[in-house]
Amino acid sequence: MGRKKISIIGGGQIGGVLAQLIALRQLGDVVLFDIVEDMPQGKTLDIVEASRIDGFDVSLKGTNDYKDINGSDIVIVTAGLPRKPGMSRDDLLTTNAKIMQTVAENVKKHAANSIAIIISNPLDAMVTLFKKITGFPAGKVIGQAGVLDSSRFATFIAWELGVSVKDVNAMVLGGHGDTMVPIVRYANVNGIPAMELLEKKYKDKEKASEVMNAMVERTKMAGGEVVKLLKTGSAFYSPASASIAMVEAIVYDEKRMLPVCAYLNGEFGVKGYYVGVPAVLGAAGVEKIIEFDLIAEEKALLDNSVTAVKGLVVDMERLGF
Ligand code: TXD
Repeated sequence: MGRKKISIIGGGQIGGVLAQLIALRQLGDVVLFDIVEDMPQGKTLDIVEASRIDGFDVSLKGTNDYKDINGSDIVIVTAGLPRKPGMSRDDLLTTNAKIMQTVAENVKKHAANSIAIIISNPLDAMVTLFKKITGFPAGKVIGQAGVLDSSRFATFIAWELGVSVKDVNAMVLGGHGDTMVPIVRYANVNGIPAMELLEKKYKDKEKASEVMNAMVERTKMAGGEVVKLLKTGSAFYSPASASIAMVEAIVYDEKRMLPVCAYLNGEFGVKGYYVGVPAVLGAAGVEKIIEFDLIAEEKALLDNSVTAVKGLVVDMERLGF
């Protein structure tokens, strides 16, 4: 068995970091595709010239030719415009759907047996479109949102409680938009509920809820917070890292339970839509959706998020995609 072939479509900010992370972790050989001439070639050359220093030995190829993704095991799609300050992810719909259409057609043609991880925004719509055009099995088209949103939530909890982020578990479900649903009830530090620790810290239940709500709100707006600071684009280090966790789970058949944007067939009361839920990720892609009981409040929030995702998909279909 040779090394995995991992192709990245879109060699911009996220694509570049992804290529470097795959190389550093030796997850496979990398093909970095972009429509901008010479840029992906320049980035891969730059990355590979650090291989002696970083001690990795995989092949990295930059290209403007889809033929180079032939036979990929994994394809990661980052192609599409990022947000500018003041824009919502949904404002990117028309432009990025056009791009996704071409990308999906070419992945279908050149890498028909790959597992695809979609990163481009608006995420839930782009995953749906990619699945529709390629006709790939549902478990082999996965969107990245939850791993990043959950990591953001965990970061804020760690800061607030003064503990290492390594010991914080937190999960965000639903769509990758302002309606995403951080699951407060199960946020914990090594198993101890974060809410309990907050109540101990503030000795006041109301204050503890206020602080938690602020972290939930910050999580939902975390992408926008970075966009506002960067001014010229959106987050790229953390989205790349989040996708790497998914790639690793697939390459090493880890069966990790990660919150990912997965196709639902009745789970959580949703049928025929891509929504962020916990799923087991292994060599076959999404191998299982993990259902658990939501309390009424969480169910209402998830339903609200699903409604937003459906709205986005309907808008996309109205635009002719
Ligand atoms: O967690 C998440 N899912 C995300 C998603 C978190 C942050 C940002 N996320 C979205 O990823 C963002 O809103 C964008 O839609 C994508 C890519 O973000 P990035 O920051 O990498 O954008 P860049 O730097 O503009 O890179 C996009 C590249 C750029 O090099 C273009 O030339 C290329 O996409 N591009 C194309 N590649 C291939 N094919 C076509 N048609 C094409 N059009 C543009």
